[in-house]
Formats: sequence, C-alpha cells, structure tokens
Amino acid sequence: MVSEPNLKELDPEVYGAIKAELQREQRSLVMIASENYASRAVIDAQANVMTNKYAEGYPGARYYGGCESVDKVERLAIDRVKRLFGAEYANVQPHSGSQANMAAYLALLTPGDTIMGMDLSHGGHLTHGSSANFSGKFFKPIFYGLDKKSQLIDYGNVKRLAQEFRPRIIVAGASAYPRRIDFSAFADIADECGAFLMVDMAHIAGLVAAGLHPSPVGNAHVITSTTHKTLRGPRGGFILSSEKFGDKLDKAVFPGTQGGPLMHVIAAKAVAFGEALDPSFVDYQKQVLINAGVLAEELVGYGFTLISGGTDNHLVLMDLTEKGITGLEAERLLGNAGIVTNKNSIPFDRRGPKVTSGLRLGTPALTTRGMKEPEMKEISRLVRDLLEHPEDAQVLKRTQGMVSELCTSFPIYD
Ligand code: DSN
Repeated sequence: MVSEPNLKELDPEVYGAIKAELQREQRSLVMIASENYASRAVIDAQANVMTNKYAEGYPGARYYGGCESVDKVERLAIDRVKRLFGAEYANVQPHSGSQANMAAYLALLTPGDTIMGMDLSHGGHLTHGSSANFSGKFFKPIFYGLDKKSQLIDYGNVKRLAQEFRPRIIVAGASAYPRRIDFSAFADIADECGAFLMVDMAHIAGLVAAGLHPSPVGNAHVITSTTHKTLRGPRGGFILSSEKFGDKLDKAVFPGTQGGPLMHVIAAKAVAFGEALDPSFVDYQKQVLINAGVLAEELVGYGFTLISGGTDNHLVLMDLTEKGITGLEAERLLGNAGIVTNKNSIPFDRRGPKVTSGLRLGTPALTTRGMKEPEMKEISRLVRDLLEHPEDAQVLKRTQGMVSELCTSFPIYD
C-alpha cells in the first residue's frame, strides 16, 4: 500500500529478516497447530496507514477526531464476525487472545473470585488460571482435567469440582485437546452452580465458523478467541457475547485493559472474517479435519500412541513415553528435517514443560498450502522415520530432501 520508497532500500536489516522468515515458512512443513498462513489480502490489509490513527473508544463514539475511515473498518469487522458466528455482540479490539480473556474476566469478575479452567498440563491455556499468569494471580484458580483412562474431558469431575468450589466463572476451551468439546454439558454445569460460562475457542474458531465443531454461541455467556489459528486471519483477538453483556465487555476492553485499538489489524480482521464467510472456507476446514484424521490414523498405524487415541479436530497430541524419547528431542529431530512442531505436555506428564513427553501436530497450515490425504500419509511416514531412527544421518538427509520437494510443490506466497 505504501511501497515507494520500499523497505528493502530503507531498512535492509529488517527487510532481510522478513525475507528470511518468508523463506523459512516456504521451506518448512509448519505443523504447529496454532499457526497458519494468512492470505495475501489479510497481510496487505495489515500493512496500511491506519497504524497511524488513534481511535480510543468505539465507532461513532471516539475520543479523537478523524475516525470516519477507521469507524468504517471496525463496523465491517464487527458486522462480519457477528454474521460468521451468529452472535448478537462482538468486540474486535483485543490485541490478542490473552487480552480478550483478561477483558472477559474484568467484565464478569472481581479480583479474588474463584475461576475454574482446564489444567495447563492437560491441554488448557496459561490464561485459564495458571499461577504464572495474571489469571492465577488475581483470581483463585481451580482446575479440571482429563479422565486418566479415556483421556477425554471428565465432565463428571468438572461437575463435582464446580459444586464443591462454586467458581464464579467456568472456562471451557483448550490449546492441546484433540477432541470435540461439549459446550452444552459445560453450560448445564455452570447453570447448576450459578457460574458464568466462558468459552475460549481460539484453537477451533475456524471449525466453529464452518459449522464443523458445535458452536459455543447460545451456550456460553462470553466467548473469546484469537483470529490467527484455524480462523486464518491476522494475529489478534475478539470477543462475542449477547447484547446483555455488551456494555460491560466494551468497557472492559477499553478503557479497562487496552488503550488505542490497532486499527490496521482490525482492517485485516475484517478481511479475514469476510474470507471466512465465503463458502470455500468450509471446504478448507473440511480438509483440515480430513488431514488431521489421516495423520492420526497413519501415526497409530505406525505404533505411536496418541492422547485419546485420535482426533476430532485439527490437531493430534503424541504421547512419546513408550518410544523413550522426549517432546524436546522429538521437536528437535523433526525440526532438523524442516518439520516444525512443538513439544507439549501430556496429561499426567512426568516431565516438566521445558522437556515434556508429548508432541503436538496440527494440519491448518499444511492444508492452506493445498496438501491433502496423500501428503499427510507421506508426512506421517517422514515423522515415523525421524523418530524411529534418531541417529541415522541418511534418514535425515533423505527426509530433508522429501520435505524440500513437498514445500516446492506446495508454495505459499508468490
Ligand atoms: N500459544 C498458543 C498455542 O500454541 O496453542 C495458545 O495461545
């Protein structure tokens, strides 16, 4: 949008780092379940002059003059995301998922209240009550987790804990849970103990938008999300709710937890929501699920253990305990061959979060590149080869070659 004179001449160092990142993204198989490739339109929309504009407040009620154009993009983003999820209210200003969660807590809770979320080591998120995070410092956290045998959310335990501890809010949603979440079961539990239900759908927002995962809308009092995972937008967050909580949530975002909104990012969010309203987005999400299913099936076929035995969504969580390899080692081994993943704690992990016994793999980014079932089978084979022959230089070399071929056949941006 503002391309002359260009960054290459003005700041070759930053330009070089961005170019190297583009090449890394092109030359790797990105299997981090929370990453994706935003469209060229989303990236272009972010690189615009709206970064210059202060717009504290909301469309039509700002604290600064000159907001006509930014009002327009914010209204577009709000209207589109409401339509996408069938929600009455939306706030598109949170800079991230964590900020969306902070605002939701501020709107509904008082410091010192009890909150209940999924244990981080069972697949939850830092902002769901971790002691290292504001959510565990300002509130009293109670954690639910997975059933040891089925490795599914133990709804009976959620209910027992809710009745015993009477949390003010129950948080449903996860960062490393490969199965469908029953939001209506959570809503019943929250109702019975007089708690608010908050759903953090950051990981599955794209699947929900496409109607391929049950929607929290209608079940939860407040829904938070990021825009950049399965939803494939720019890096950012948003909040959905009913009109009833709209005023409180607006005030909790601004002035409660944020100052001026990032209007250039909101422009890109509007573009991403528009893309997600297109029927082709449903086809994309269907393929994300098919690809994850194939990945799970193949890995199980090769004798790997998956948490819960498989997947219903965009990710699989490998339990490497029996393979005698740590998550850290697995991440490094795959990374050496150009397959980018992340080590991840597994439920009841005996190792700490810097080492872990698990590896999380996701299909959103590979699917955006156009990869389908045959590629998932090939990649599963590559993962097996690398993890079963960790010291074999020939396996590594051969795999690097195959990763390179796959990446060339499925380019990202021109
Ligand atoms: N850090 C994100 C993830 O990788 O799942 C969650 O916010």
